[in-house]
Amino acid sequence: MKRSVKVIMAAAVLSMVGSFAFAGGKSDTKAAPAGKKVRVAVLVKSLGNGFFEAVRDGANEAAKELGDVEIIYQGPSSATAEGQIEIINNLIATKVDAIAISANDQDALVPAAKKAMEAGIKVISFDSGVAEAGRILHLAPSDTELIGRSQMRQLAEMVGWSGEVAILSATAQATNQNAWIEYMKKELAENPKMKDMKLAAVVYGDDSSDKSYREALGLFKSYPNLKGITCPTTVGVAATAKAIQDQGLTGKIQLGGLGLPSEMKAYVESGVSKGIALWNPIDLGYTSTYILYNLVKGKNTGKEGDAIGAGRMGTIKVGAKGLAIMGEPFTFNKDNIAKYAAMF
Ligand code: RAM
Repeated sequence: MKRSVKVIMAAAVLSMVGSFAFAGGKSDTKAAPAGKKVRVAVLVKSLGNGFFEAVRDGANEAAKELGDVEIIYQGPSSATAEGQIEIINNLIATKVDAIAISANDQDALVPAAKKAMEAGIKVISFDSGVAEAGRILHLAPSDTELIGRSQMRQLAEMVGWSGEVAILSATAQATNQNAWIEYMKKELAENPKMKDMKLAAVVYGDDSSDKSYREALGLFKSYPNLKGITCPTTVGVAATAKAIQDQGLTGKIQLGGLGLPSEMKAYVESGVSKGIALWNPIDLGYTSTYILYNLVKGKNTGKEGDAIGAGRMGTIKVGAKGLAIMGEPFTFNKDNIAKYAAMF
């Protein structure tokens, strides 16, 4: 049965994740000619990141439901735009039908992405956007302002609304993290309750565990009065948690951010972090695949006002500037993290 779910879903609806039945699927879309699969490339920021592996699982789930889709999961070994450009050029040469990109740089990828679209390939971005000229639409996991501001509020509560705090991000060019950081800074400047808080530094761990760990140690050393760190990256938050634990700083330096429950469960349960937030990356990969499938089949244009059927995720509406926004993030604490850790 076809189900219609509002694009901006209430947290209550989101909390039902995992209990969604895998219905909808094939009934939403026309079957392709027998034998010819729709080849969908999922191009991630970098390989070896658990967040994107969950995205891949969601893409494979959608492919299984649709029946005539092949997922090609690719990404550079480190999170660079150059690596992604090289992969896009290869994907053009191998004539894939569609590409979903989580961008390491919103502008640097535009020429390659445009070239792909000129070759008839349907290109969307998800998670971390490509600038408008280089994609049909961007699928955002949640509202940018909401994510940014709530990250800073979460940290403020943890540090008791005063003292020095820092941000440990992914790469310096990442579209999504930079947009969130902008709102974190706005919240800090605009919220009168945060007047006694100071942003000591923004550092970049490049979504590499090793570099993130080293950057966290650097923050401890450079800012001896540091009271809290927020990491808007699953890789960064797990590495920072380990650094806090290894240095015996649990309780002295608070940690918030966006993390995978599966990677953060032990740290949240032991009190290294009082809580983290995230959306379901499986749903992101699943939805991206359905969107691309419908674009390839000519069922949708992806233009503003379009409504795209996405299986168990319902209908995805495309808004201004080709922006499709999914739902509100979940928050995880020691009471509920185990349940989610089993999923992603
Ligand atoms: C990392 C990546 C990804 C981001 C998550 C929160 O895995 O940087 O783009 O959305 O963290």
